[in-house]
Parts: sequence; C-alpha cells; structure tokens
Amino acid sequence: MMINKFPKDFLWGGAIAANQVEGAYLKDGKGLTTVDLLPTGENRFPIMLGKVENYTPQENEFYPSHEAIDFYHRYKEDIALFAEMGFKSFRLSISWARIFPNGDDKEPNEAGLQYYDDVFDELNKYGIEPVVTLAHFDVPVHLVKEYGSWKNRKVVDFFEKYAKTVFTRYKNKVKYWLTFNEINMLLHLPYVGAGLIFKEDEDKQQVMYQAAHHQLVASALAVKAGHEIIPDAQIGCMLAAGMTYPYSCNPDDIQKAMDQDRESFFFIDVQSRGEYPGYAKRFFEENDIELAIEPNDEELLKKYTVDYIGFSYYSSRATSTDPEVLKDQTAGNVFDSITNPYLEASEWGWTIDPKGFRITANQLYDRYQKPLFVVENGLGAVDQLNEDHEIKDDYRIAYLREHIKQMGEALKDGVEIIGYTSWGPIDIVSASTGEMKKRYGYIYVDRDNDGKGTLSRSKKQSFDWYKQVIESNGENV
Ligand code: BGP
Repeated sequence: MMINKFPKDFLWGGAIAANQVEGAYLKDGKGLTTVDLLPTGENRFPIMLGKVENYTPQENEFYPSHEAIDFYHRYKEDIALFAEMGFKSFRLSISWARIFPNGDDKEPNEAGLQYYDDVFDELNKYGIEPVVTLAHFDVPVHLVKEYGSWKNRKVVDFFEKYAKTVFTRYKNKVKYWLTFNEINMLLHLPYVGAGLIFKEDEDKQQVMYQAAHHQLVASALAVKAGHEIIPDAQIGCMLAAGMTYPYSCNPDDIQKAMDQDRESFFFIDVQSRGEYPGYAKRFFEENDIELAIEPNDEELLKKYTVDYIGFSYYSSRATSTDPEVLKDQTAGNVFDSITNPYLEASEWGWTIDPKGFRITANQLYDRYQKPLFVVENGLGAVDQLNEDHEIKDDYRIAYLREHIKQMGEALKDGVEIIGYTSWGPIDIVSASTGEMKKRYGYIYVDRDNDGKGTLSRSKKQSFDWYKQVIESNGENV
C-alpha cells in the first residue's frame, strides 16, 4: 500500500483578488464597487449608508484600491515572474463592476471582458491554470444604493446574468471557478462579504441570513450555469476555514467550539450537501429568523452542489465558556478567538498554527468527502529592505514551510487536496486594514501605505525558495 504524496498534477500557485491588485478603479468603463469606498487603517469599517449614497470620487482623497499595485497595467510583468517561480495555477477574481459597471446593466462592458481575456491569454502562454473567483468582496455600488445589495432577491438574477456572461466568454480559457470568496465572512464583515449596510430598525441577524440565502441560491445557479456552459468545469465554494479548539475538556467548551465552527460550516453544508442542516433550522427558529425561500430554491440547492471545497487557512481559533478565559481575546483577526497559550501569533495577532492546518483539512474532508483546494494561506508581515535593498523574509519561509509540511501530512492522512495557492504571491493591499505594509509576497512592490513609491517589483528571498518547492513538487521545503 502506498502512502499519498503530492500528486503529479498538483496545482501549486498563488492567489489574489481584483480589488486588492488591479487599481484602475474607473478605467475602461468599470463602475464603483463597495471596496473602492474603504479608506486605509482604523476608520476602514464600519461604513454608513450616507457615504455610499453620496460618494463622488475626489482628487485628493486616498483609497487604497484606486491604484492598488496597478496590476491592471502590469499583469504581464507580474505573470512572467509567477511563471519564473513555476506556478501551475493562479487564482484571481473578476471584478463584477468591470463586466457590469452598475450590476444591473442590460449589456456587459466589452472593455472589461477584453481585459480578462488578455489576462487569461497571458496565463495560458505559460501553461498556468487560472482559478477564478466570481465575487471577492466587491459589489457594484449601484446595487447597494438601488437594491440594498444581497438583501434583495433581485441581486440573485443580476449575479446569475454576470456568471453566465463570464462563463460563456471564457469557456475555452477557464475551467476552475469559485463562487463567493470566504462566504462565511458575510456574518463577520457584512459590508465586505455582501455589501450590507443596516438601517436602524433592521434585525441584523435576519438580514444577514436572508442575504446568505440569496448568495447560496446564486451560488447554486452559478454551478448550474457553469456546468451547462463549460462541460468540464470545476466549480467550488470558498470558506474562511480554521478549526475552533475548545479551551478545556469541559463539555460546555466543546459544545461552544462546535457551535462556533457550525456558524461557518452552515454555508458549506448547504453548498456541498445541498440542504440546510438541522442545527441551522433550530437556530433560525430559536432566534425568530424567517427566511423568504422561493418554491424552487430547495431543489436548486439540492441539485447544484459544488465540485470541490476551496478554503483559506491562516489560523486556528479557540473558545471557552469561562468568562475569565474569554477576556483574553486575540487582536486583529475578524474571527473571535481567545489567545491560545500554546501558539505564537503574527504581528497582526493572527494565531500561527501549522498543525491546525492539517487538522482543519482533515475536518473538512471528513465532513464533505470532496476534493479540497487550498486557495489561500500565508503570513502577513512587515518587510524591511536591508542595505542592499533586499528582503530576507526567512520568517515568511518558516511559516509557509511548516504549513506545506502539514499539508503533506494531511495528504498522507488520505485527504484529497488538488492545489495550493498561497495568498498574495506579490505584495498587495490588505483586505482587513487597507494597508500595504501588511505584506504576503514573494515579490516586493515599492509602494507604501500612503500610496507613495515607484511600484517597481523585486524578488524577496522567499522567491527562490517557493520556486524550489514547486520544482520538487513539495519534496524540498
Ligand atoms: C482573506 C481574504 C483576502 C485576504 C486575506 C488576508 O480573508 O479572502 O482577500 O486579503 O484574507 O487578509 P488581510 O489582507 O487582511 O491580511
């Protein structure tokens, strides 16, 4: 009997999102998206309806996504560097507002469609497989103003039209798709995850779960359309994963940790198993949440489940029922967690737990029995240039090395993993802070938090390291 190793066609690569790299935020007909209104730093969230309704672009305002790292114009140079590292795959997202600037337009914007055609052609030139996210945190602003974004059922139709448009256009270029990035983020950062802004008299939970239902139906419709249009399409869901550990063996702690994980699993249970789980129905009933579900919805959810489970993993989480223990919360991460005394944390307070990666992968595979795709993992850190203008990011290598080793362990456990795209292979704007100083890349970008710098690209120490990981198919880390 042979123990599993990294399969021959394992999809090594990197992952980015349109709004964190492209810039060119109003170029070639693109409409405004929710992210375009988010500043850098402490005042990033929350965002009020007034801002969305009254926003007009101002010359002297600085919003990180407006120029980002200018991938819109520099994608050729960047893709050439990814190819040099030996990437087999590259995960990127399409900006909905480049294709339908307002979200509800009758006709798509040809310049936007052409842009992604060019990017996919460039990837194809090097034999790099694109993995494309349909929605990565950017909702066209017009949909928020006019319809309340995902609160409104109509947005499901607009999304379906968008999905069909891009499937049709790129059917010969893209096989791997993901529907909603970190779909469970909707419950933690509702504006980021779903463009939700609450009115004073609204019941937040009711609104969030109704919006979640709409995204789940939209995701099923995308799976349906994707398979109809692209016969060999592989369409996945995407979860912000990371197991929650109980702080003690007190059954109350175990129950709480399980409930916390289920807040996230809820989405994937629907997307992968095709129905609302019993614990969710109970939660809705006990919290007076009543979902408007249309007659065909349940059948759609049942029939059009995902082909694979995409997930991001940065940290594990921990919880307790003891009020004293609960006081020690980790900083920085949007997911609630107490500090785990056995583990270190990143400069932003994100717990570092490579073994938790193996455990999480096992947990997901045990639950869904579908191929897993690790579509995000990495370390956000401050990089300092030394006198020779180089970055010796051995801390990043250490983080990735331990995680890749644990992924290898999960494979040996029998978990089926088809690929690994580390987050931000080139430095990009951070999603949670809007900063440039939180970097993940193998490639350094000369750009600071205020938008200054030449935007030039250079290799960090981790560049050659990752190259050799890919070359040796995970043997040599
Ligand atoms: C995930 C998002 C990404 C991303 C990453 C790192 O939640 O899908 O868009 O940026 O986390 O987070 P951050 O940029 O806040 O460090």
